Amino acid sequence: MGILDSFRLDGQVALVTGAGRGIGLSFARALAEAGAHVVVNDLRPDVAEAACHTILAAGGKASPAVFDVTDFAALDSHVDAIVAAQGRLDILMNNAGILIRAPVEDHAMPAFARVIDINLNAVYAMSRACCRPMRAQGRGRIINTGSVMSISSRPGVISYVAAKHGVLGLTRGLAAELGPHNITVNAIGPGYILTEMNRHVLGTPFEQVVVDRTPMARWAAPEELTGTAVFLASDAASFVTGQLVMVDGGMTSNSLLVESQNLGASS
Ligand code: NAP
Ligand code: GCO
Repeated sequence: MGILDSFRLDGQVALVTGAGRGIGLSFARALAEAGAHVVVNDLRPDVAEAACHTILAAGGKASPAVFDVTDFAALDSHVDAIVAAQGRLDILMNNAGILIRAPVEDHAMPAFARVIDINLNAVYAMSRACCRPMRAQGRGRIINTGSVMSISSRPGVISYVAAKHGVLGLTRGLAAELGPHNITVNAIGPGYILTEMNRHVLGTPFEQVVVDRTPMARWAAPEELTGTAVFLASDAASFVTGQLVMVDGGMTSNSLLVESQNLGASS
């Protein structure tokens, strides 16, 4: 197989959670363009259907799977239904996530637990459900959506920071356990991407803080994550596992960027 062919996903089935919009929709469109049949999970039927329509209109293959990733007791049966309908399951992208901004004193347990349930517990539950068919097939790919908050922090997003650090732990732990079954487990660590999750930050001082802290000096579009997703899903990444691949414009690769940017390279 040539190197470019090894990036193709023809004949494979990928399940992307929270794929109705934002980063998940971009992942779904890219995996479909690479040849996979994409199962589009989302909470709302109309949103999942619209995402599938977009993929089909572009010549790809897609079908909806509407369920809540925190409906833990039902996940095995949802995955079984996907395998029954599509014949296999090769790729799981754990993408569904929420963010609640609140200082610790205002962030009570129900809200904290909800963020942990969707952003962390569901990543484990979905991985556990999907690695059954992957083990039986002798191959699989699990790709989690981390964050700069998987390895750093800021005030006001404590549950999100805890969950995304946990996603890195799950990525490494699952990679250790599933490697012998030829299942790789990796995470993508996006920087600041313009989606509904943070669109309201636009126009506030925080918008510029992100720019100042990012060597590429800008926010990114969801599509800028998709090359990494296709790579990690493909045979090109056959020996890559347990990794958090940062796609953050360099944000986590530097310190004191804001403080030193006016001093020049000789300071
Ligand atoms: P988004 O636009 O808010 O999309 C999130 C998607 O997840 C929505 O389609 C949502 O469905 C779905 N979802 C939420 N809860 C769900 C559940 N319980 N079951 C199934 N689907 C559920 O956010 P995004 O920015 O694309 O974020 C996607 C992922 O990237 C998240 O894990 C996020 O933490 C991560 N991330 C985002 C950024 C960023 O800067 N945007 C950076 C790093 C990491 P509904 O539409 O029905 O609500
Ligand atoms: C925030 C942002 C982040 C991003 C992303 C960064 O308020 O700090 O919304 O948490 O969503 O996860 O990688």
